[in-house]
Amino acid sequence: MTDWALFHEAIPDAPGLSVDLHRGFLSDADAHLAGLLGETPWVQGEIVAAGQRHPIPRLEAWYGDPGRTYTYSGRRLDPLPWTPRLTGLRDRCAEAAGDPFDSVLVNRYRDGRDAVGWHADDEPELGPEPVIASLSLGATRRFRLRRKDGCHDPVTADLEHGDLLVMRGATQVLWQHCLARTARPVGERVNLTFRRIVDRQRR
Ligand SMILES: O=C(O)CCC(=O)C(=O)O
Repeated sequence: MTDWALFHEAIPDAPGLSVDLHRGFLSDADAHLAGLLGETPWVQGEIVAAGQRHPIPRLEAWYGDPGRTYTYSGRRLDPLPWTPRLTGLRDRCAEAAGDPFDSVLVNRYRDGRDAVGWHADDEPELGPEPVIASLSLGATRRFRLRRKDGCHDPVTADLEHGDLLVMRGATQVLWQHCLARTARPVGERVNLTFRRIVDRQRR
């Protein structure tokens, strides 16, 4: 048994929800957090709503194999080339998830006001039932999942420094997730969601 399996924590059984949480997956999380904060060329994107431009409440960077362009909320992200650190983290997450990844969205939440609203990672280029591996570093933040049709109670997990959460199966089809804002004073958090672009014609 590998170390990460020892810390596996079950997420409650719910229809169409397939999520594994590996607590304390990353033993060298402190070094990776410091490295990512310093090395990443962070940008704050914007969305346009009702004709107005709004900065999104977090910083981000998109890395991937050549050509792995990702489009979401009307924004097009061209990939930065993999760094040695991200390649190493990608391979460890792929081994735990049992699936390969070719791209990663890196999010930086500067404090409790930074967040991600309700959404599903269901863009066509990710394919019908994508496997998403989400690695958390830094401050503990609350991750929520809710059924799109409201037929089940929401599910929450407090994601801690070094945790790996893997979503698979119909999770993106039937559920949405978010990273909630908090009024509590919290430090910085970095999250990496490893993905695989399976349909490059749909970009
Ligand atoms: O920061 C997190 O835990 C969630 C990030 C997320 O939902 C996303 O990148 O799609």
